[in-house]
Amino acid sequence: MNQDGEQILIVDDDETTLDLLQLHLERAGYGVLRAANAGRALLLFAEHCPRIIISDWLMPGIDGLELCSRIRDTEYNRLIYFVMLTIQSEKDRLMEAFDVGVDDFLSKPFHEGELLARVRAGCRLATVCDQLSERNQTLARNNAELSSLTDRLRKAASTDELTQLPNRRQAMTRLHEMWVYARRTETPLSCAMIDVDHFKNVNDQYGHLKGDEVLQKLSQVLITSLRASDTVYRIGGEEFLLLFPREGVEHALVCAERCRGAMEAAVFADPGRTHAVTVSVGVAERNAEMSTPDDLLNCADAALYRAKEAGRNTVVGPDGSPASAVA
Ligand code: GH3
Ligand code: MG
Ligand code: MG
Repeated sequence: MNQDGEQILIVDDDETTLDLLQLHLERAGYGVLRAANAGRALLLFAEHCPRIIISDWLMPGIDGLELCSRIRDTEYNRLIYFVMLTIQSEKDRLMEAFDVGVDDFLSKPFHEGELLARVRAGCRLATVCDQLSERNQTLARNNAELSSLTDRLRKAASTDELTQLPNRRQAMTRLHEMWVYARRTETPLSCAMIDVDHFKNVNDQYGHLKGDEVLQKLSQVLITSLRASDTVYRIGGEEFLLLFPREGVEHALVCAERCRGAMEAAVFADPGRTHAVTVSVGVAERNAEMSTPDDLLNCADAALYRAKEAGRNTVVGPDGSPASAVA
């Protein structure tokens, strides 16, 4: 075989032509797959996938043109260089042969030098095509990696690392979208601002790591206390925001109270003792006097402030009065 290990499929119903082709090709160092008809050639092609095929045109059964078109139907992502052996009378049908995918022609009787020159040209082209296809595959792989990295970065940019909840940036984006939707469709929009009570004490008493655990637990409690259409975000150290699209203050108050109660009931165990952590919640609903999403947040913030003033562990609505009893 030649230095590239190139195998050449030769197809002819004439034994003498096959012998001659084989002799010249093997002498030049190529490997030879030999077929006395197109059916056998298709089998050898499927088994060995040669890149160069030299075929007679006129053969009993499947002729060279049909063989070429069947091979063109099976090949994928790989160039096959198809050389057709022709006699003078076939010359005026060359266009037809090009149309089915023949790459080159060799007149019978052929000259050894011309045969090898055609084969070398085919090998060169096939090698360049293989390199291009390899490069394309590498590019496709790199693109896939890049897009998965972009996805991960995008997710990281909108996710809070400690709790895996969407972060403040995401909250503001979603709130803005919901605000625009509510204004356009004249549907309600409400929110709840949650702040952990005396969280500094939790850190001081139990350590920062325990404090982190409390924030993670609180996130889980909030997720399980909400409906699928309500969303929760960590917008600050121990501050969370709930958004209730298409819902008014009544729904928001019920949800906020459910979250507050669930948090109060959650028990945090330390060696030898247990402790509870509570939250205060301020609830607000979009109204005609508000002109931006910030107005809604400020209203919820003011209600939260009152909840703290009212003794904490409580929910306060936009009218400023506690909606749940102080523990
Ligand atoms: P209040 O009831 O008035 O809200 O009191 P507070 O102690 O919760 O409020 P303050 O704002 O004084 O303290 C908040 C604390 O939250 C201080 C800060 O160290 C802590 N904190 C903020 N982010 C994190 C965090 O990611 N992990 C932990 N463990 N603590 C945090
Ligand atoms: Mg706070
Ligand atoms: Mg706090």
